[in-house]
Parts: sequence; structure tokens; C-alpha cells
Amino acid sequence: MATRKSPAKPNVSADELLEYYREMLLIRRFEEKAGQLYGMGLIGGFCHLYIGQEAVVVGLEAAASEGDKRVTSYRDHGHMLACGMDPKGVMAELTGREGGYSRGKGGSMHMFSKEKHFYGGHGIVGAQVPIGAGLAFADKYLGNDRVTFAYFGDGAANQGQVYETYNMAQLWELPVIFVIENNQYAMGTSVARSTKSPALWKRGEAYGIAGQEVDGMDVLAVKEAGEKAVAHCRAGKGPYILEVKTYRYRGHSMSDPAKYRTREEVQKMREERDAIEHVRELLLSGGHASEDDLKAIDKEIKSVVNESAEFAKESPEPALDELYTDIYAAELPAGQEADA
Ligand SMILES: Cc1ncc(C[n+]2csc(CCOP(=O)(O)OP(=O)(O)O)c2C)c(N)n1
Ligand SMILES: [Mg+2]
Repeated sequence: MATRKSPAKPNVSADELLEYYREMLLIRRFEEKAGQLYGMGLIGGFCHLYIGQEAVVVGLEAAASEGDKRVTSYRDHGHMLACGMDPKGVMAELTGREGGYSRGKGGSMHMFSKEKHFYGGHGIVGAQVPIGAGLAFADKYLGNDRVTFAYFGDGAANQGQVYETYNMAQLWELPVIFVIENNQYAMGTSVARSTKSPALWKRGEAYGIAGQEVDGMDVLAVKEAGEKAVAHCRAGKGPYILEVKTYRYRGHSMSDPAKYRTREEVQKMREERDAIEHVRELLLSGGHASEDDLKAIDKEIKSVVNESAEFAKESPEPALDELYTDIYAAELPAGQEADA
């Protein structure tokens, strides 16, 4: 991965930098806590951690506006926190409790927030990509200027439905940003082993879709690229592809033998490319914060995360009756008769 190119004196305010630091740290500490709860048997099923990739969602959320939408894969906790969902509701869902966003019935991969325009959480690789185009279609149809962020991985980028979606999205000039989170692995398969043409963002060229690559370990670079993509979509120019080069520090999921890469490779990334450390250095070297200020933020974030875990543990399991709720829509769209 290329060395970082962002300027030593970035064109953002100290407050903005502090906010990105805080948001990235919240995701990291939250994920560490989720890993612990999983180890204690309090989280069942699948759990895919986002540690290492924090700058992707934080940078793109900084480029988004109120009302914009997002949809992603199963590696989704970071997206939820970055768009403002409550850590308590997310943690309670991870532990299958009533206080969770899906009342404990969805778990890690199936959470939604209408209020924050977060449309999941999808376990089927690539399935969220056409859904993202559908969300953008709705906005275009309604005539508003909303943009949808449809996130997917490097592995998902090899799926056929992605290219069917590219074609339709460009044909109908849909306001959707296809965000490829290229963390270099799809489970245990590296991009080099699965992909002949590694410039994933260029794969929109066949459809005439504009795009670019961006350093996903640099929140400022991600924000800048995100703003460009958003401006393109809001101007009615159709979809845009952002290939964000990132890296996951943990295993694919909580059960990953990790035989496909060396410890040294992961260690090198953590030491040389960490996105949180980068912002920390910018804050300190720019005189925007002292070590003590950052320690205070750390403490504050830890208590938010601990409170979310306490809330999750104290929240009851869903009542048996919940088995029968949220299966069919309670209301029919106007003009449709109920099927006897
Ligand atoms: C259609 C489908 N095929 C296979 C799987 C199993 N599977 C789950 S995650 C994954 C790898 C996807 O990798 P990538 O798109 O790079 O995302 P990442 O996990 O790196 O975030 C696979 C093959 C699945 N869930 N759905
Ligand atoms: Mg991947």
C-alpha cells in the first residue's frame, strides 16, 4: 500500500480532527469489547470485526449529509456507530437482547435504523449492492437530492450481481456511491489469488462509471474522495465508484485460523499505517491537543463502550411472543387489497 500523502497541515479544523479521532476510537474500542463478549460466550453466531478499517466509514460519513443512506455487508458495526446509531442498541443486538435494534432477533449481521437511514447488515456477499441501487432509485424517483453509500468488499467485487447493478445504475443515472472496501482479503483468499485485474475501481469503466482509488488508512483522504463522489451524485451525474484501500487487523470472523497471512504482515500495518495513530499524530504535532486531552477522550470513549456492554448484559432476552412479530408488514401499501 502506498505511503500516506495527506498534508502535514490538513485543511480541516481542529474540532473536525478531534471528532474523527473520537469516532474512530469509539469503533475500535467497541469492537474490542464485542470481541471480549464473544469470547465470554455472550455473543452467539457470527461476528465480523471492523478493527483496522475505521477511517473508511468515518471519512465517508464526514462527507455525507442528513438523509443520505447507507447499506453494507455483515462487517457492519463500524457503519452503524459512524452514522450515529446508539452503541447500547448495537451491543444489545449483538448479545441477542430485547434492547437491541432488531429486538435481539437479528444479531450482528441484521440490524437496521430507519431514523439513521441505515439499511443493514447483509449476510449474503454482494446482496446489498443491488439493494443500494434500489435505495438510490427511490430517491431519484422521489426527486430529492439524497445519495446512497453501498459498501462491499474486494471479494464481493467479483460477484455477477455487482455488474448487473453497475449497468442499471449508470443507465438510470442513480445517485449511488459504490464503496469497495478493499481490505485485501475475502476470508482467507487474498486479492492477488482471486483477481487478475486488481484495480477494482476501474471495473466501472465498461459501463462509463467514474471512480477512483483512495488510501483508506487516511481519514482525510477518504473524506476528500467522498466529497468528490457525493458532489458527482448530487449533481445528477449518476453513480461513482470508490475503491478504498484498507486492512483488517482481526480475523475474517471470530473463527478464523489466520493461516493465509503472517503475523508480521499484520504487525507492520498496525505499526506503520494505523489510521487512528495517524490522526493522533496530526493532533499532537499540530498543537490541537495534548497527551492529556487525548487520554481524557480515551477515558470518555471507554466509559461509553462499557455502558453499552452493561446495558446489553442487563437487557432481557426477547419474550417468546417476539417469535411472531416482524414477519409480515402490519400495513399494506395504499391501494392494495389484503390477500384473503
Ligand atoms: C453469496 C455468498 N457466498 C459466500 C459467502 C461466504 N462468505 C462470507 S464472507 C465471504 C468473503 C467476502 O469477502 P469481502 O467481500 O472481501 O469482504 P470482507 O469480509 O473482507 O469484509 C464469503 C465468501 C456468503 N456469505 N455469501
Ligand atoms: Mg475483503
